[in-house]
Amino acid sequence: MKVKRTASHWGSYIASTGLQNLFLAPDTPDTNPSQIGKGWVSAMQDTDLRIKRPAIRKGWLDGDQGANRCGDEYVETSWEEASKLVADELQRVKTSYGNQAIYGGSYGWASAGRFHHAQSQLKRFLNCFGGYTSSRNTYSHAAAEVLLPHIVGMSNKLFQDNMTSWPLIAEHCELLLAFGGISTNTAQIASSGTSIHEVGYWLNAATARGMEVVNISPQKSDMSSIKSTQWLSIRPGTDTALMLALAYEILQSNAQDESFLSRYTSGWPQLRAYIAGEVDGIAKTPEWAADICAVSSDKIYTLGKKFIGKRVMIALNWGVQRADHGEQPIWMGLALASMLGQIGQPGTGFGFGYGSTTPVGRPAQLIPWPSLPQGNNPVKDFIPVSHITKMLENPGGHYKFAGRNHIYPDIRLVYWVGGNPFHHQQDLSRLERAWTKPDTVIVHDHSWTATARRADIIFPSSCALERNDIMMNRRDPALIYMSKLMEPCGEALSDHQIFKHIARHLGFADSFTDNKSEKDWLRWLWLQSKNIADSAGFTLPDFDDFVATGKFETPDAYETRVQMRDFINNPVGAALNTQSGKIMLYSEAIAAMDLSNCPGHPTWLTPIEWLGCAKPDQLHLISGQPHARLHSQLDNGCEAQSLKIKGREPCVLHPETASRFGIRDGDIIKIFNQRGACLSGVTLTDQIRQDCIALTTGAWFDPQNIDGEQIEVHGNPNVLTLDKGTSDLAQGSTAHTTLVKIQKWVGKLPELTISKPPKITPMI
Ligand SMILES: Nc1nc2c(c(=O)[nH]1)N[C@H]1C(S)=C(S)[C@@H](COP(=O)(O)OP(=O)(O)OC[C@H]3O[C@@H](n4cnc5c(=O)[nH]c(N)nc54)[C@H](O)[C@@H]3O)O[C@H]1N2
Ligand SMILES: Nc1nc2c(c(=O)[nH]1)N[C@H]1C(S)=C(S)[C@@H](COP(=O)(O)OP(=O)(O)OC[C@H]3O[C@@H](n4cnc5c(=O)[nH]c(N)nc54)[C@H](O)[C@@H]3O)O[C@H]1N2
Ligand SMILES: [Mo]
Repeated sequence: MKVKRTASHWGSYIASTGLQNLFLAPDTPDTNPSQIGKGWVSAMQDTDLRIKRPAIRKGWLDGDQGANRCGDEYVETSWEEASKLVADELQRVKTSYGNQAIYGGSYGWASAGRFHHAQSQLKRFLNCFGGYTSSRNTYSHAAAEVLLPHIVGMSNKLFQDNMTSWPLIAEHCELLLAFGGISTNTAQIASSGTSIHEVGYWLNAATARGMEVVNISPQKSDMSSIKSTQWLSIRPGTDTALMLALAYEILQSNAQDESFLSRYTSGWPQLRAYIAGEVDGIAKTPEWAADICAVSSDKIYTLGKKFIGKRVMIALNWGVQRADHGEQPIWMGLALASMLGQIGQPGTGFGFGYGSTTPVGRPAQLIPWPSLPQGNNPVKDFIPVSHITKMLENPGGHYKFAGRNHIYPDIRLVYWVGGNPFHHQQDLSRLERAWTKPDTVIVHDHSWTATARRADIIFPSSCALERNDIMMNRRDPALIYMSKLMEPCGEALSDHQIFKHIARHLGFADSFTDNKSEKDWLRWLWLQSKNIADSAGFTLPDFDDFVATGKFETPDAYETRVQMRDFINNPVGAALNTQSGKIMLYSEAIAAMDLSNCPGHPTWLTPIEWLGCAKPDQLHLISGQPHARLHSQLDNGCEAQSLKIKGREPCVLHPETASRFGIRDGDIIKIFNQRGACLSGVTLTDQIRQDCIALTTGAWFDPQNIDGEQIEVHGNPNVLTLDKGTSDLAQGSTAHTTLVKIQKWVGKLPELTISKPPKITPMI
């Protein structure tokens, strides 16, 4: 029998079909498959919540100009009518305002296949149409994306690609300092798909050999895959202060590697003066940091002593920088590793993102597999991705980004494909208000997500299980043919087919499709891959053979890397692409920007919201990644649903905190602040600080008016989070910088509306 496979951001699977049901078994050799995959099929077969036909928002048809865009009814229509409507509307906006009035930034993860990559399809389509306002960087690690080129002369992508490989850590590292932990929860994921999950294995191999691990985090559970971890419980948002105090201790013991610092870094004198207190009169002592971090100075002294004579890796997860002044802990972590002088050696130095996704530090050859050509965008306007609300609120408004002044364009039409801004954006009530501003919002999705319900024209896209595609991830040792395993739900079409319909009305279907069918495109991608494989020294099978087996494993894929090794071996010949050619502990370019929220060297800057200024009844909200979902994807699937408490997203509280507020395990609570309120079910654990609460992201947004109060009733933390950039340098999102209050919910539990589709008038 022919084996059929498929793949996703959370893993690769072998499909079998029983009498009625599709069953996905994790593909070998994935010995640690993801929990997320267990909810995939049920979510995609949730026919209540799948979108079956194109539909138009009633208020839009009535000409409400967006006023009732959030929570309206829909009227189903035919593909012909809906695609013509969209074509006409695109043309109207282009003719009246120009292409920059179309926002196609459309951030989101969608599905893992290379051809049906929603963002690439949208961008190719809009480029054929003359362009669009785009978005820059990510929610994941925007602070790093702007900072790293200044201080190590590499893009974040290159830095991630070159991260020192796990086997070298397992073999050589003696002390791993993990800021934010290294979590096998987040390591379930790889953008563009993965055939294996390996982070837990490598951590265990390293500790079995004797590597000591200190998890510096508000949650002990951030490092739960290894038993021997020491937990240094730190106040969120204060890592930079702790790092400065550790640097102070190294200086006091004169243990800094001066020859490394002078040979490989620039700006050490300025940073040293700041640490010693010569700049602001405050020496960054353990006593100074103790008050800020809520960690005793004794513990900081003990931690500082551990460094001496050891081979150390200083690692940060991505979450640590998704916070106000998120640039600083990255920069100071790099500075600390520079003081220890072990950058460029196997298994030590500075790491960023281990565990945040599974392939960071993977010992595999990198192969630049092809992607769908997107064409060129003649429109130069863009926004830093998390500025969507600010852009809609403030057309013509000024802001700073990456050292330049920018102006928000005036957006008349928003086109979103493969993302869920009403999951990912901070301060969702504020986004709801701004969302009413554009003339028209067009969305493709397979399910009635919160964003789908806030579209004027919604197109049903097929999902990955309903299409043929190829998973090719440059950091994965396998290529997977993703076979179509189900018939599309209702009249759903692939994003490519949807765009083809619209392009036909606009007269550029041939250039959009390049006169290729979907099958032709898959063959074309395979042909490009064959050439790439040839240059890498191996041969790919013919396309039909690949389709038949469903999998190709790259031969001799094993390869290890050491971050910045070439530069360390040859600091002149392989100088870094920075101003000084070295690691920059002080950046003249950043200093010249004169930003109070990102000075010229790593600096402790008080966050806008933090426990240091909290009232006694306030807690710090950590809204990290969910265990049983990818963001909001599969929230309606059986696995994510099985974790809900009375249908609400669970939050995590310390038992002492719960008893202080008269709350018990399993209770429903209201979490609230000045921006909003949501309901959540309580789980108790001593693995979290007493002054924190954790509520993962991604419960489908369900705001309701309950007795005159606007409350999100499902447990979406983004009604509470703050919409503010990390700084005027990177403008990254600051989801982890949020204070909240809690109280037991004693009222009647409101029914969820998000678990049912919106009101739809069927097509007659
Ligand atoms: N509070 C808080 N907020 C956060 C974060 C946090 O840590 N805390 N993390 C942030 C981060 S790092 C990220 S990356 C973002 C993620 O934010 P998103 O990437 O926007 O989240 P997803 O839920 O993955 O959204 C993908 C959408 O694509 C749809 N989709 C899937 N396949 C297809 C397809 O083939 N075609 C089409 N048209 N649609 C498809 C899914 O149904 C879903 O609605 O969230 C950010 N938001
Ligand atoms: N299961 C699952 N895995 C995922 C995803 C998913 O949706 N589900 N999404 C993927 C994506 S798009 C991304 S970008 C990555 C994100 O990966 P990360 O950014 O690493 O994940 P987070 O969950 O945001 O943060 C991890 C932990 O950091 C800790 N933390 C928060 N603030 C601070 C702080 O100020 N200091 C310290 N020391 N620790 C802090 C929290 O306790 C939190 O649990 O995850 C990926 N992996
Ligand atoms: Mo992300």
